Amino acid sequence: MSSPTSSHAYGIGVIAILIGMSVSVIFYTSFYIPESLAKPSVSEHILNPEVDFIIEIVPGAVIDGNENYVPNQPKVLLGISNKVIWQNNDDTPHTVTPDHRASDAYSGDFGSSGVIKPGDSYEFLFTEVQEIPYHCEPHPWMTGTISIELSRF
Ligand SMILES: [Cu+2]
Repeated sequence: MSSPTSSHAYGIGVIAILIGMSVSVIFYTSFYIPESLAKPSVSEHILNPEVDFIIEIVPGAVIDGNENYVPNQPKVLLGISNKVIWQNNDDTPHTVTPDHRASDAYSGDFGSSGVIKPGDSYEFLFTEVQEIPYHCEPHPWMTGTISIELSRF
């Protein structure tokens, strides 16, 4: 027996289920998917590469025409040398600032926040293939490029 009241209740039940499903879909696409994309799973050997790759900011780097970031245009390999450390051995503070905004899906935005004081260093773990031209903010004639590449084995 179906009274008007029970079919009304049935209608509300169907609407509630539809709303529930829509909310689930919206939640999945708006929160769950971006969250899983935001935290890429990075293999263990990329998180713990074999060696630290050192780029020296050499003494006298501040002077235009001198060498500054050495090596200046290195290629580093994922899983081998993708952890890069800029070591400031000059007696002037410098920065490592990307020419254009650059970020790594795992490590976030690239670039020293503020200056690297003499004797200090800036390190960054790269987990993706990319090429980043960069410079020193106070001394824009100081430039370098870092390339991150796949290792061949
Ligand atoms: Cu500088």
